[in-house]
Amino acid sequence: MKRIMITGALGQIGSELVEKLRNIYGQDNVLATDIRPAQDMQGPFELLDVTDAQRMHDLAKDFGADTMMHMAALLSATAEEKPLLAWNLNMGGLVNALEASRELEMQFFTPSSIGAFGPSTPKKNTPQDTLQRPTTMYGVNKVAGELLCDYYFQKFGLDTRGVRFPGLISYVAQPGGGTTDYAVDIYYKAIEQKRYTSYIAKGTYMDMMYMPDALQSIVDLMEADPSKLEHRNAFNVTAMSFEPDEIAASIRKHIPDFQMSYDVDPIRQGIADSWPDNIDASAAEKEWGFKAAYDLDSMTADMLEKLKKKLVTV
Ligand code: AKB
Repeated sequence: MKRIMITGALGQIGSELVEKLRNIYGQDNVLATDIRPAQDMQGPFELLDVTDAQRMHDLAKDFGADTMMHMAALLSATAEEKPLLAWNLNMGGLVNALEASRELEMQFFTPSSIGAFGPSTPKKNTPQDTLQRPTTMYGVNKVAGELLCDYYFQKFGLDTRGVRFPGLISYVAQPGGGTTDYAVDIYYKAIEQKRYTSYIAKGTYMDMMYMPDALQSIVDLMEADPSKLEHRNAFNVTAMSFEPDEIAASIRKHIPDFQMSYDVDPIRQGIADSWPDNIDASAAEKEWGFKAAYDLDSMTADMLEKLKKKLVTV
């Protein structure tokens, strides 16, 4: 049975990943850690600032972890506002997590992102192996992170694995400080106000994925036969690509009078414009059987149903 330590456990991915892994591997085999205190978490939880290398090592050692899932990071828009903080947190946290994993011989996962691509990357059907010259601090962190994880595998034989996530959409925890967050906010506003003002311009395509598919992809990649993995640390994964008018049209199938308007934020639009329209996930499909279950319409139906229940009960 795995013994897993997760950083950033109260974040958008972490909060659902903890629950999923506890369902699979047992509540007491998953140690959740975060810089913020947990309000009502069942199961092991510890406070951790990921820039504190010694505490990260000690927590993993005391827990007897054999797997590290390093999720703590600033997202793209916040990283653009606070580039030095992003460098220190995203790169400092990653190297601490890799070092703890090397010293304690843990299997290792961390997510990269479509943010690892830049304006000179082919925009359509973006290949697995291609030009990566991002123009954002977040992108610089993600490319450096992918390379660092490759380095730890090649140099130390550490079992590092990772995916390039697109925008992730979920009704559980809201993201914060991302460029793709509009595709989560829009569902909340559709239910609460039947209208949404998008900070991303009409016609801007970005890859997206529903959270259940993202969580399953992490589990599948970590369970995959290592001899089949050629691209360990940065598999392109995606479920759909859409632009704001298309998600609005999908919502209108359930809320016919939903209205969409635009007030474009130049910072987040600039980031979105530097990212691919849609990426090619065929390496992940071939090497470890990646497959997403949800498309835009099935995700919209599920999001609206679950969010309506959630918003009534809060
Ligand atoms: C962001 O928008 O920053 C993230 C991402 C695509 O990595 N959701």
